Amino acid sequence: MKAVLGLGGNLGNREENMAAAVEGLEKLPKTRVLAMSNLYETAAFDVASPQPDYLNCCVLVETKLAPEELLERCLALETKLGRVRTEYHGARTVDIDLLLYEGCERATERLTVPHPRIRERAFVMTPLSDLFPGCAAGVFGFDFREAYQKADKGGVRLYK
Ligand code: PH2
Ligand code: MG
Ligand code: MG
Repeated sequence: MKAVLGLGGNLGNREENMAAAVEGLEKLPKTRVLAMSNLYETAAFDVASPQPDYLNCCVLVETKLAPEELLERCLALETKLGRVRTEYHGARTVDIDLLLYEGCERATERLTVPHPRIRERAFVMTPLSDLFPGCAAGVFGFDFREAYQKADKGGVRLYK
């Protein structure tokens, strides 16, 4: 199945951390990376107190891991890359969110797919639109065109 992950981080060497996260995804069992968006430098959004700017990107993978298993692996990778969870939406080295998973729509305590806040977040929709230029994410049945058109993209700059 195909899945899309959203990566972000604003502590340490952000570029190295993003690269290490993609490398870690490539090494997951039964998983390969198909495509990666551009990197964007983005103002911290929806945080309680000031934070450094983030780097954000999206990664398309092909995987035989089930959604929950993929999520668990991503959380383990975050920890391996130095993420320490303190407050809600606190600064972090790397955050890896499961945004979309082919054929999967669910809301459980553990996992909500599609990710419930994609359409509120220009820092997600901008890299997502690199992977899906028409803002309709084909096999995922996820259309974010209207949300993306309306979104304030002021805090999102192409980094690389
Ligand atoms: N992640 C959050 C909260 N706010 N802001 C930006 N710019 N980028 C993020 O990845 C991000 C955020 C919660 O995970
Ligand atoms: Mg997360
Ligand atoms: Mg997140």
